[in-house]
Amino acid sequence: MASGEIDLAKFTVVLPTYNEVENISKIVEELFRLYPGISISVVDDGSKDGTADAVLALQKKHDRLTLMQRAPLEKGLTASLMEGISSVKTDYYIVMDADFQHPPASVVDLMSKVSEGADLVVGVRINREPLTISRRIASTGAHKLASSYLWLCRKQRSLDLMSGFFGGRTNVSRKVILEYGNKFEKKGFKVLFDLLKHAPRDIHLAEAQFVFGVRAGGESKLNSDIILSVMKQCGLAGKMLGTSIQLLVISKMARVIGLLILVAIFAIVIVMGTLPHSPTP
Ligand SMILES: Nc1nc2c(ncn2[C@@H]2O[C@H](COP(=O)(O)OP(=O)(O)OP(=O)(O)O)[C@@H](O)[C@H]2O)c(=O)[nH]1
Ligand SMILES: [Mg+2]
Repeated sequence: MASGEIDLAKFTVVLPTYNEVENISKIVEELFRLYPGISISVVDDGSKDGTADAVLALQKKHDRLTLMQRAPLEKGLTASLMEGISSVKTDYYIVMDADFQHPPASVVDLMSKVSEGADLVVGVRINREPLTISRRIASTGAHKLASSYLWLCRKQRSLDLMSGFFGGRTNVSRKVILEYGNKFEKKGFKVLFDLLKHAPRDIHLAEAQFVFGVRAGGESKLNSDIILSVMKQCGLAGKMLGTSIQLLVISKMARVIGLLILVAIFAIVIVMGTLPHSPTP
């Protein structure tokens, strides 16, 4: 389906942002140029680099551009997208990163699937080169974990459960968020996994392949905690395991405590080593 056959006015592109001043104006202009008639909703999490100001300036030119400025204490990608998708006013929505890793020219492929009747469409990456080796391994591991969990729950799966490029019928996703939003991992990065976990089994799921790009400007906000974050999304057992591992391995506090214990053991060993030996009888 070409973009000319799609009712663009029925779509809102949701762009989550945190410190994306280098990219936001370019991506907004590019999306409006490629898809005249769409709406764009930027969900900003208190960026400190002037992202929100850039959007406010763009609003003077584009009346279909909205900005949601979130409370700093509720920062989180999943929380932002839950809020962003829930407040979409059009029939359909597309979520994509603001850093050009999801090519604006590929948005039409997702729009086509939704226009053809899909409830949810996932953009599937056909290449992984832009990711570092460690991110690639973490992403594959997290995908396999999420896929196994969905299989156990007998829910529908996609080939790229870690994708941040997806879309669908607004009322279908909104209903899932309203009913099950309290169970979402709000500080997590993978809202698509949460949506699939709680969506009805018979949801019409579609996929569209795309070429994953390199970040155009600015810095990545994500880290390699992704597997632990996804683990915490896998039911109560996964949450407990993920949180325990995070406390033990990742938490700065646990590392500091671990280091102090090591220093104490080392000091005891040294002190014992310098103690005078009792004379042998
Ligand atoms: N609202 C909001 N947006 C966020 C948050 N963290 C990241 N983002 C945005 O979400 C999108 C994806 O984040 P990235 O940092 O690009 O994550 P990534 O694509 O996995 O990492 P890279 O491959 O290194 O770019 C970008 O548009 C970010 O600006 C957040 O906490 N809140
Ligand atoms: Mg990115």
